[in-house]
Amino acid sequence: MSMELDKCLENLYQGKLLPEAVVRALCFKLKEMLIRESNVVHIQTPVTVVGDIHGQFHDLLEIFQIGGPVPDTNYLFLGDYVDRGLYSVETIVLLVVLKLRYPHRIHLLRGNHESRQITQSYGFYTECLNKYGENSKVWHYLTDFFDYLVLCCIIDDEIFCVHGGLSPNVQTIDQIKIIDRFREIPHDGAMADLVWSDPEESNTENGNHREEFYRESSQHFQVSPRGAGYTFGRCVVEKFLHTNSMSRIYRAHQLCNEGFQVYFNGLVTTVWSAPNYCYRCGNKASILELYGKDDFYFNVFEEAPENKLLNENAQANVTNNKILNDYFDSGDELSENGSTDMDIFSDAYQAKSASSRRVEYFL
Ligand SMILES: [Mn+2]
Repeated sequence: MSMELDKCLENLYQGKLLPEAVVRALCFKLKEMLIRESNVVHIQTPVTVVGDIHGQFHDLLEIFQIGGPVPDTNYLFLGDYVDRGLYSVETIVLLVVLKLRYPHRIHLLRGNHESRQITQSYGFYTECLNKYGENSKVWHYLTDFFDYLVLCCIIDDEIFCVHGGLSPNVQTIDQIKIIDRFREIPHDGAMADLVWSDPEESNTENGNHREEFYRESSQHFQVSPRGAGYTFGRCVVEKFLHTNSMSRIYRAHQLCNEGFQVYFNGLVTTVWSAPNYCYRCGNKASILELYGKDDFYFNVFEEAPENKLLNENAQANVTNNKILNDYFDSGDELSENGSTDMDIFSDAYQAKSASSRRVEYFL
C-alpha cells in the first residue's frame, strides 16, 4: 500500500491527475481511517498550521517548500481545500494521499467548502466534470469523503483550532465530541457554526468601562452577514477559553491581506494560506509554525511563480492535467472518459465555470 501511495504522490507532486478508480479507492481507504477519529483530535507541537488553500495547488507546493515537506514537518490544515482556484482536484487528492501515507504527520479539518452544496456553486463540481468527464463520479467520491473529516483540533491540550469559529450551541469541548459529524454540513446548529462563524472586534472596545463593555451586543453572538454561522466577540471567546481551560484559538476562513490577523490581543488568530486569492486579490498568505506554547512564527509568503504565469499566459496549453491513462492497470472506467484534457484556461471553460459562481470573496 505505501509503495502504491508513494507512486501516487510522485505523480500528484507533478500536478498529474490520478485515474477515477484510484481516487475512489483512496477515498474509501481514508473514510475507513477517519471513521475511527473523534470530532476533536488532540495533537502536540511542533506543528505548522495552514489556513484556506482553495484549489491553489501551486501555492500548496510552495507551502511544502517553505514549511518543509511531509513527513519532515507536521501539518494541521484548517479546511477549505477546494473551490475558487483552478486546481481543487489536485489539491484535495494530494492531501488525501498524504493523510493515508503519513496519518500522524498531517491532520485535515473540515471547512465550510467541504460540502456538496457549496462546491456546486463555487467551482469544485465544475472542475471535476471538466477534468474527469460528465459521467464521472469523482466529485461524489470526494464529497462523500468530506463527511468524515474531523471538525476541530486541540494542540498541546490548550490551543483550540477550527475552520470558522464558536457557536452559541457549544459551551464545552464535550459538546463538540457528541455532534454526529458524518453528514453534509447542515444550514444551522453547532456543526454549521464551527465552520461558518467569524470573530468580530468591536471598535468601542477601548475606553469603555468593563460593565458597559460586556453589555455591548457585539461582544456576544450576532447574526452573520454570510447567512450562516455567527459573529462572536471577545466576551464569548474569554468565556469559552476559560470554561475549557484553553489559552487561544486558531482559525481560518477569512481573507487577510497580510496573511494572518490577530484578534482580541491574541486570543483568536486567523491564518490565511491562499496568496493572491483567486489570482487577483493581491494579498499575502502565511503558515503558522508552532514550536511550543509561546514559541511560534508566522511564515509569510507570496504567490507561487506558476500563478503569475497563469495570469500572464492564460491561454497557455496545459500539459500537466492529462489523466494518467496507462499508469494504473485498473483503468477500465477511464476508457470512457479518458480524453478530457479540455483546456481549462479556454474562454469556454472559464465561462462555464464562472456561470454558476457568485462573486463573494469572503465565503
Ligand atoms: Mn471558509
